[in-house]
Amino acid sequence: MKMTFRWFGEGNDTVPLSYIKQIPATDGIVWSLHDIAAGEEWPLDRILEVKEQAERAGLHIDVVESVNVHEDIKLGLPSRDLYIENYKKTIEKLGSVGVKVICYNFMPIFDWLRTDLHKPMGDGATALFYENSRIANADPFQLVKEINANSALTMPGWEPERLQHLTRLFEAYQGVTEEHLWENLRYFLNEIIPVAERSGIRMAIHPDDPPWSVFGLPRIMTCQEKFRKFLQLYDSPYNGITLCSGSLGANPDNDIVAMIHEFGDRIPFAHIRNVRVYDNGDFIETSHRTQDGSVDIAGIVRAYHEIGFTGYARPDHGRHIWDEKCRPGYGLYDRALGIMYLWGLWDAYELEAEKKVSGV
Ligand code: DNO
Repeated sequence: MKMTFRWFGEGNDTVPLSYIKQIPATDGIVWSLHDIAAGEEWPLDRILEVKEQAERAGLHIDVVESVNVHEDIKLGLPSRDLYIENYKKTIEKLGSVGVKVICYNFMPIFDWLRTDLHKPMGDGATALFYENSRIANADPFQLVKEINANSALTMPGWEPERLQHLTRLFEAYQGVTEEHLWENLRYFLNEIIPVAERSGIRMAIHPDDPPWSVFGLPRIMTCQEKFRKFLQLYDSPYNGITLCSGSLGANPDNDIVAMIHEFGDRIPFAHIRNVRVYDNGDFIETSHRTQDGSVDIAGIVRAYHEIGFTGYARPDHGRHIWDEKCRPGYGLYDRALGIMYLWGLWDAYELEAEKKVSGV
């Protein structure tokens, strides 16, 4: 397991690279060019700039999260070919500087969704929270405005520029079904995976978060069966999954340990975090510790250890603790604690396995 830490870029993140370097056994950043709109080709000089900053701090840039997919690709419009060409050129450039994994998603319009970015947890900490009834009755435009208004830093994927065409996008998705989305995803994969193969980059689709339809929009990356179908769409080690335990874990029916065992070598990138799911389906993001939430983090790390996971991992969202001012979910403290919990589990399984081998 190769541990990484998400970083939003110079001037765009509250955590300096030098602090990331001080987290034990954490060697790389997970990064993106967040100001480049979906569909545009990434400029090489901007890519090299991040590489230089990271390497100066002693960190690698092997994992990019995300190169966002233009809505016209998800919608299957004729204009998609231009955006796919740009996507391919970006893959090639990232390959040329040594990037190994690109995480992306195929969620219509929205990326991840929460209804409260600072839900008090009762002990002074706050965390990201999702309330079903608020989504069920909400006007999406109003909701996004309200949520962003309470935070100086928006959630990734919720940038105001990206959302200004919300009404037009909702109209465009009228009549688009899950089947259409699968077809458009297949078309996209057929185009980009050969380029990824040549560039030495493993593409890793992220689950839909939450893993169900929101605002009546179709969502397809939601459960084990759908991921199986996804991997069959294009059978190549370069067509893989970002297995996000927190996204999938919001639906208690998802057995993440079983997914790790089934999809093993098609998981180049793991997001590991916990959520507590309430009886009414609402959920809150807790510390990474198994006992604090509903997701079996210890079992998940054990499963990665059992399959001899050599891919990249990162802690995912953390709570906001010790009065830290940070991007929602992306502070230093709780994610660093998360890393130490994940390494604690991993090292314990490692010792256990060594003892078995030596018969002690
Ligand atoms: C949220 C993230 C997502 C993820 C994208 C991948 O914190 O996990 O925004 O980066 O869905 O494309």
